[in-house]
Amino acid sequence: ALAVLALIGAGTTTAQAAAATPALQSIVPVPVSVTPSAGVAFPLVSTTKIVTEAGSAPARQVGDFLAGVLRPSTDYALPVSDAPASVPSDSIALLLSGAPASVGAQGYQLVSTASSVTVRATTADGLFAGVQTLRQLLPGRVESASAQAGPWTIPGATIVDYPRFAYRGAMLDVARHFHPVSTVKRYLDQLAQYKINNLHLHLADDQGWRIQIDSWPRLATYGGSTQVGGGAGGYYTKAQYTDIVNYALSRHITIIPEIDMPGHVNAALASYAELNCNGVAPALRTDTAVGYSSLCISKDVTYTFVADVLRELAALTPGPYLHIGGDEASATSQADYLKFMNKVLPLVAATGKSVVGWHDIAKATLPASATPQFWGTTTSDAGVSTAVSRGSKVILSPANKAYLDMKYNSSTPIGLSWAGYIEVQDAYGWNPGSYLSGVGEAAVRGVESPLWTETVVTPSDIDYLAFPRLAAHAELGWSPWSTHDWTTFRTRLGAQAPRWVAQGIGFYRSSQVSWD
Ligand code: TNX
Repeated sequence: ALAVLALIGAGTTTAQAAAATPALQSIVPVPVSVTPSAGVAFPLVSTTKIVTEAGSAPARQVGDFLAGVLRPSTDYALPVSDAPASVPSDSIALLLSGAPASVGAQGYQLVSTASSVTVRATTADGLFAGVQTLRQLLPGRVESASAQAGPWTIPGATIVDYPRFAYRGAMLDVARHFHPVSTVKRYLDQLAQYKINNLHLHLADDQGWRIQIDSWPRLATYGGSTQVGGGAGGYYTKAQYTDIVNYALSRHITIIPEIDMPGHVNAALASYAELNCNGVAPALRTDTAVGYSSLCISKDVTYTFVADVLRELAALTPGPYLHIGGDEASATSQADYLKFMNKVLPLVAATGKSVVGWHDIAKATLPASATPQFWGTTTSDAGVSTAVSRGSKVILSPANKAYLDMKYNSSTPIGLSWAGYIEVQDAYGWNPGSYLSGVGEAAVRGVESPLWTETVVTPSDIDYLAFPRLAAHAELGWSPWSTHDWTTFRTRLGAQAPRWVAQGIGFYRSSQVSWD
């Protein structure tokens, strides 16, 4: 009962908690507060309609998204139209008025009764988050792409919910192995349902350059022509990248493009001889070594190149961030690294975007708008705490907790283990708000789960490493720390299994969880 109380949140009685249906107790990430209405349920039936805030195109898009999820499995028409002045019976309403102030810019209130389900928020982001919760109140088979048997019943409740951290992120390395647009869209769909609102794309590394740059065309056409293991590689044309950006926007996800520099640049050096200090282009590389390549810090053309790339990338990217990498620059001297960052930080500012970089960038003096992304395996970093004291916020991706490319255990068939094995309980068992010394709750922008792809080739590989750990990280980023509880989490996580099966996600069936 204590565990259930923790899940249900403050202000809920034990009797109400006991009456809660399993669906209300199975939401991931767990909401701030769930108050069941005992004995009440909303039947989703063939005549149910979706109504959205009158005159709001963003609200209508969320309604269309919800209909798109529910139609294939229910086989109902679920028409979407403008909401009249009062919520009609037999409807799901998505409204931009009347939400409690506590939900803020990203949260929502969901009230389900016998006659309607009403989601209220102050923004379409909030409505979209509420819709993700609504999906989880229905049986997992609702996620199927083909018609399934009902009944489709949503338990009666009042849910008030909003995120702990504004930023919930995932990273996909499309450089080590190239992942086509369809794979990225599939991942975006998976991220959205756990309220992850940023996808960081690692677009360039030693083994490949994956984005068309018109002023330096060989980066993509030559630098993108292979990958780890020597396969064909690939790159996104500008139109394809824009397609990804727009698909992400429709899932309320911001794309953060990364060009890693001054290290991890062999694909660029191989594409243009003039970028090398000795004027000689190295061969393309398809091995997984790190720390051997560097841009030529002393050449002016290096900064022309960087400015051109950042300008073209910024023009394609509506989100506020450009990620400049900065990690593992072992082939760049410390003095050169600082010189490089002092020149490049203003180049990012000139594009109008804010800098994100792996936390190595905090060796330089950062503007308060810069975000170091911590990827270490310790719990303190002098550069990061200095950056925080100067006003920066931090993204937390500790490699021994948040790296999705680490194996679960010694028999995991793919993945790496340099930061250790990460079982589900390890992935869940840390507090982002007090993890790094000198980096308190208020200095944390959020949590991000990186998936490096040295060993990750197919969508099934992504599924297997991301699920279920991604859901654990999503809860760390969204739910208040007061709800943190491994025992209730593992039960809620186990309840996700039918959803993942219906969606065709081949997840790791950790023995730490009893899967529904
Ligand atoms: C370290 S973490 C890297 C990547 C590798 C990853 C593999 C970081 C910022 N750099 O280049 O892909 O380990 O886990």
